[in-house]
Amino acid sequence: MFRQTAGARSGGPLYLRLRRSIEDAVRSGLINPGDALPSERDIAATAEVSRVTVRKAVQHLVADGILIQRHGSGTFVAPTVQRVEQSLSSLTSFTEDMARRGMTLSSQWLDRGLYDPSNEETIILGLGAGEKVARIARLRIANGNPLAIERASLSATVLHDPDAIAHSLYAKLDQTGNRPVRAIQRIAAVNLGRHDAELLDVAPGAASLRIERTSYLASGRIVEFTRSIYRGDAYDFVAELRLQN
Ligand code: 16G
Repeated sequence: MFRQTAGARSGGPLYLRLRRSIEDAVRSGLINPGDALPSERDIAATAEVSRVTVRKAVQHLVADGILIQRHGSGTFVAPTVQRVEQSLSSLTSFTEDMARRGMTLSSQWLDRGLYDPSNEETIILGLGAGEKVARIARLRIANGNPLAIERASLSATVLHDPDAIAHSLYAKLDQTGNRPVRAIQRIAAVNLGRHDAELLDVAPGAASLRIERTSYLASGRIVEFTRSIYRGDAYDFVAELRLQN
């Protein structure tokens, strides 16, 4: 499969030529997104290069996000995801956003429970002495693709029982009359660390957006502080701007 093509054969270091051959195989559909790459030994044999050369070519392709490595299971062609256009003008939940697009939603729980708050949580949520914090952390998945990691903190007086959330945090807050009516969002570009990259099924160091949402009740009380990591290759955030008089 990775026998050097005429173009790829045309020069440069061996690992770069092999890299081009692998890229050609992905582009021409010889191997598809999500497919496992043949073993290092097999590629070395077919391409007639050393395993060191294969390793170097693969490392470059992983760094560029064309291949991904999963601990214990090997190297795969990076899956492609359908980009999602997300409005920045309305206060919606992940569940509502995905349902509106007809996408199938699921979540993988990473953590949920009541904890002693960190200093940051005490300050942001304005917690009183001895007040606990409810933390919920989830990998949000749409149409089978992991899109975002959300780590939310709420006062335990607002969310007493994080285990009672079925699917949607906002649906739960709605039921108890604590649905936020306003939020401030801060968006920053970050490169993914190894752990988050693995959860989102992308290469470590891949581009992503960190979004911090602080949500308010009508009374002005802060109800939620959520730090989310969105895949950079899956999201377009869109806002409508108007001329100010
Ligand atoms: C959105 C919010 C997040 C909120 C979640 C609730 C952003 C950046 N974040 O993902 O703050 O906690 O929705 O979703 O938009 P849920 O009701 O589906 O649990």
